[in-house]
Amino acid sequence: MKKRLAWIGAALALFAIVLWLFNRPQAAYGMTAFEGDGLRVQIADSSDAAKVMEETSFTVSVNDKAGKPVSGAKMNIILSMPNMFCGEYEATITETSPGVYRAVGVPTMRGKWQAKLTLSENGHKSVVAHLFKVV
Ligand SMILES: [Cu+2]
Repeated sequence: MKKRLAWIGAALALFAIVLWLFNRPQAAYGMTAFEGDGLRVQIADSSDAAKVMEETSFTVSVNDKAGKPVSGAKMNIILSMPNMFCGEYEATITETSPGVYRAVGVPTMRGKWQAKLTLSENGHKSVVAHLFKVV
């Protein structure tokens, strides 16, 4: 009897873990979050993997500490490969809705890349490096 209860307990625990795994909030693709300098910033991939020599895009959201969207944020995004010297490519950024920006760039090689976001808001510079994969 005791053994059976233990099995039921284990099954319930497993069930709870599976439920948690499927229901926890998660970004669809890679996402990097930053909080500091009075800002909350997120950079997320728009697809699961970028393709070499094709446009790839990222969604950047910028909010203040209170969660209010920061419109017209001064920023740039440079795409490059960490530890390589194969070039730096500036992404084109457009604000698609208040505080939400779309950045588009073209990675030139396969491998591990970073999108380095530099925000110039509130009189200081915040830098957020978001890693992504190019296939
Ligand atoms: Cu490279």
